[in-house]
Amino acid sequence: MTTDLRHATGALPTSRRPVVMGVLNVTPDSFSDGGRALGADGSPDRAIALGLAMIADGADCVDVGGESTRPGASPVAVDDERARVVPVVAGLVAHGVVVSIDTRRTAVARAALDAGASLVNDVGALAPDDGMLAAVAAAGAGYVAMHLRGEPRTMQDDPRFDDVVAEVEAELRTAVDAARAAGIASDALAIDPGIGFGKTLEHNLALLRALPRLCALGPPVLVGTSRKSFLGRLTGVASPSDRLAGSLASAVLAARDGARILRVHDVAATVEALAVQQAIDAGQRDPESGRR
Ligand code: PMM
Repeated sequence: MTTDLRHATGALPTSRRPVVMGVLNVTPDSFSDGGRALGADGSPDRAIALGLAMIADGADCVDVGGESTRPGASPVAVDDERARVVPVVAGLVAHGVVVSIDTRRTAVARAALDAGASLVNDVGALAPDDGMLAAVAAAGAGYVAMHLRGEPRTMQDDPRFDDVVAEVEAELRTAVDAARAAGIASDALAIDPGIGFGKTLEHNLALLRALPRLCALGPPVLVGTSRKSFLGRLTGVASPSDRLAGSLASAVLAARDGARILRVHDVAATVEALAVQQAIDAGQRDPESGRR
């Protein structure tokens, strides 16, 4: 599956836009879309249909998650998380979709990789679960190392950094070194500053401003700003699903600053916004009119 990961994490022709990763939370309680994908009878059909719709809208891959990582969320039992995600992963893979599994648990990652997932998106990469890196390496899968100190339940209690950019950069470098040492190929790795994960508004803004520096670390950078509460703080929009304008603004700026993967809920709108950004940045002419 390494080939798929290369496609998904940035060994793309440089003219192409960043990879768009659609968010598919199979959870009752995610902050941004909780409950939307859960079938009433536990059936995966609804989630699979939503994932396929994201691909039809232009997503390059779908990130399936079975545990809410919103601040204050209680951990879900491993068996429940696995039962939520595996049928969805298998169903999407059967349709040829490149699937990422968003989990901190080795058992869940392993089951999803067995079901055909191509990469593991680990929000716990600073302190990976036992056996996680070895499982990813053994599967020849990709690995997204996201920055999060501590755990989701308590991460927003009192986040402190002396120099958030330098500290996140150093901690991501350590996570990447550990992943490589465990046998994960360099071109199968991506990094993510973890916007909204144990960070204040100012921390998030500083990290977004520092994307070019984080990109200089080497691995492709994934950015997930979609619908997050810092956008609500900046715009006054309370409901996550109404934060499209802020989500698009931050996605476009992240793309311009070098992000190679964007994790988003609103795939069609993001793809449209990126088409405009890409055309402007490439200095392309409109194919119809020939005008800039
Ligand atoms: N954000 C969420 C969940 N998983 N994974 C990565 N790599 N980066 C993120 O920013 C990220 C993530 C939380 O958002 P959601 O509840 O809408 O999925």
